[in-house]
Amino acid sequence: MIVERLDLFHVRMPFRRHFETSFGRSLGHEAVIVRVESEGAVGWGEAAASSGPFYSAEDVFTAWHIVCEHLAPAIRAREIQHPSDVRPLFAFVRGNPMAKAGMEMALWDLAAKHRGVPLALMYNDGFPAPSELPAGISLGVEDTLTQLLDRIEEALAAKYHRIKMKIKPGWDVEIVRKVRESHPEIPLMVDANAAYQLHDVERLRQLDEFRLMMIEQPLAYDDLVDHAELQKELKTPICLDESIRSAADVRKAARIGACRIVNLKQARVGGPTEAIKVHDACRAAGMPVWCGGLLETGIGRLHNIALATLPNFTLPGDISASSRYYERDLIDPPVRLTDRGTIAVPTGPGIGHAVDEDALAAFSVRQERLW
Ligand code: OSB
Ligand code: MG
Repeated sequence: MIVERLDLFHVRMPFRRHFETSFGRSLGHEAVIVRVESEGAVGWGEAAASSGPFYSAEDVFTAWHIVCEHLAPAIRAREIQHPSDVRPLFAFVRGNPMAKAGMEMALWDLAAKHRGVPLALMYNDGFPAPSELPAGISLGVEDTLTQLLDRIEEALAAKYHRIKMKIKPGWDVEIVRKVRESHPEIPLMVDANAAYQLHDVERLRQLDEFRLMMIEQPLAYDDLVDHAELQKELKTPICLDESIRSAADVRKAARIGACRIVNLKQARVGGPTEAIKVHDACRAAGMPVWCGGLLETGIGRLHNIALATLPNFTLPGDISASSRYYERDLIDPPVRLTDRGTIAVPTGPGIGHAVDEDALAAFSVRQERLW
């Protein structure tokens, strides 16, 4: 296929309710939506960068720039046999995984639509994918314990399979203790988004008594060595998010024991091709993975759902319903939670849901046709 037309949309999507992590409170999500067209089919991708470089060094403006100036020209007028072929074409650009992921996702969607198959089938190389996935929910830091307990009640009523709560210094051991007292048996984990340092080991060790499934990314975003030191001191498994940017990172993390579990986000590792490699590297290292999220619109969300059908995704992911964050999503129908707390894997071609182009226009603050 040759991409005959390429459009970008900078979307600004308001949340139903604020979402707070150790790096701050956000009121909405910003992303670059990529639309590619070829031979009568349209593919969609999402560069899930946010308004600023908080979770990673990219933001929605750098992603826009990198796509326009570097990635799009690298595929213009080029025959692409398989979407994974573009990963090497993008290799001359260092870093910038979210920009790369947005482009690559759109091409995977397009290729799946050309073949008339769901994305999940392409990711699984033709092997049957599960028909539904257990959903987990990520709950932000709140102003009060009562608010967090209310959010947990809502999530449990909706049948989410596990609760992840954000922690940071000042919102950690005491809060987790109270949550555990209220809910002794729920599958529970915490995510620190790199808010601690190795010298906080005593505090982090106190979390061991709460039977957490894991502690996600306690230490610096660019560190593996201190995580390995910390893991030796903790009973609770460490799960890495920010620190795992590639399959090579998985190999290094496994070698030194920096984590026992990996949160896999295709946006963070540069798109589906590298994500599949990360998945395979984790399996080879005996580490389970689960599908993380970056507050994606329905477009990125559907890509994540398709990826999460791979066999080493053995733990519930942050693959919540559209309504977890959005009143109105960019896809029609939205992603819904079943009454079993699962999410159905789409069976239609590509991402499997239509993009609501009225909603896309309504949430776009900038739009450009590159060719
Ligand atoms: O660390 O997993 C994270 C959201 C934004 C940035 C980083 C993270 C998160 C989440 C929510 O935890 C994931 C989601 O529900 O999409
Ligand atoms: Mg995380």
